[in-house]
Amino acid sequence: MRPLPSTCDGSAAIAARACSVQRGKFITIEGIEGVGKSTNMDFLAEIIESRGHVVMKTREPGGTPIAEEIRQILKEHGDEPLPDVAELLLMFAARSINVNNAIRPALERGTWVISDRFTDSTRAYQGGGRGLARDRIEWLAQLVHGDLQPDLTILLDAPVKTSMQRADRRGEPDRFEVEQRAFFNRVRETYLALAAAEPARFAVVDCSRDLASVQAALRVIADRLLYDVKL
Ligand code: ATM
Repeated sequence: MRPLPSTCDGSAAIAARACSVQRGKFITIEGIEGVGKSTNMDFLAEIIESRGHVVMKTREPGGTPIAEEIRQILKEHGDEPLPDVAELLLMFAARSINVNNAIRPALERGTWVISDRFTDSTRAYQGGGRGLARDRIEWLAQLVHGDLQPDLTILLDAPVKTSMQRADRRGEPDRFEVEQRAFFNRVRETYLALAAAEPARFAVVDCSRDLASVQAALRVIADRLLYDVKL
């Protein structure tokens, strides 16, 4: 049996049980549209579940009823313009709700959480894409989720041309999908720079290859994370 952490004095059985639960791992999936985030997220969740972990999948913006309402506002392509700063604040408002109401509680009960996007999306889209200041984004990130950082971030990467062709096949474009190629180039470049700056957290997967090759790479990445963890 794992020894109890020093904060557990063993005097209360319930407290001791709570203290012995190992925090779940927090994995985020990032990338521009059309790189196959949903399919690959499901694949990753299956691998992790097959090793005996409980997995909660979430997405951003969204993940809880209120945060999903904010998602609607952010994605709608209506007549009234949404200023870039409002977009940034709504992203973090939705994130605050998802972190407090869903992500942190799940991690604390030992569930692994896989999130389709997190703060690296804000760095890439609102920072790289819209040109908002990086230090303001980091200030908001600190305010909203402080010490909570992903244990692993998988960046699904493909050239913008390839991913836009795939995304094009999905019907009516939302407020982000109407952006021009130059916007998505900046987003992709920001993602790649983030990954280069934090190689221990990021794993970059080349998604311009066939699905079998992408999933073989994901299996290796998942195994690396899983073998660090004692069940
Ligand atoms: P998807 O769930 O389809 O990826 O859409 C969410 C959109 O929100 C996505 N758009 N595109 N293309 C990226 C955008 N987004 C941000 O701009 N900033 C963020 O912080 C997050 C989480 C998402």
